[in-house]
Amino acid sequence: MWYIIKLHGGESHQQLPKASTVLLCNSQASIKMAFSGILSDSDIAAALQGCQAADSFNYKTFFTQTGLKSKSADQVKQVFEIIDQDRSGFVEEDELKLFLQNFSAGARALTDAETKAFLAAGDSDGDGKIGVDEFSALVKC
Ligand SMILES: [Ca+2]
Ligand SMILES: [Ca+2]
Repeated sequence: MWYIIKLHGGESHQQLPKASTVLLCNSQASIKMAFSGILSDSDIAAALQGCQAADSFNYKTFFTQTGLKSKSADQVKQVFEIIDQDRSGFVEEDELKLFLQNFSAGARALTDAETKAFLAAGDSDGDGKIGVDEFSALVKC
């Protein structure tokens, strides 16, 4: 595909190749593969299936079913960085509420009760947010 560009009042013409579509395809692939190489798609699907109903989310079950519990410290840290969407270094309550949507865009938000229970379980220093060390400890517990 070629674009024809008119220069200086249309007196001369120049043709340029359209290369930008290649870059767009690459960025979409990297979003979709956020957990690739860490967690398996079928484990994620099974874990999400198990907590579809409101107030049925259990972080211990979820971390076990996704396989996250048995991952290395570095891999758990990589997952934390994905969940910390604004890269503040902490998972705040609003990010925690949308926790499941990191695993599948169509997943539900956690209920207020689930979010508060999840936060209370992880937030051992009581600052109202979950740091990477708190997250790692929660995953392994
Ligand atoms: Ca954050
Ligand atoms: Ca904390």
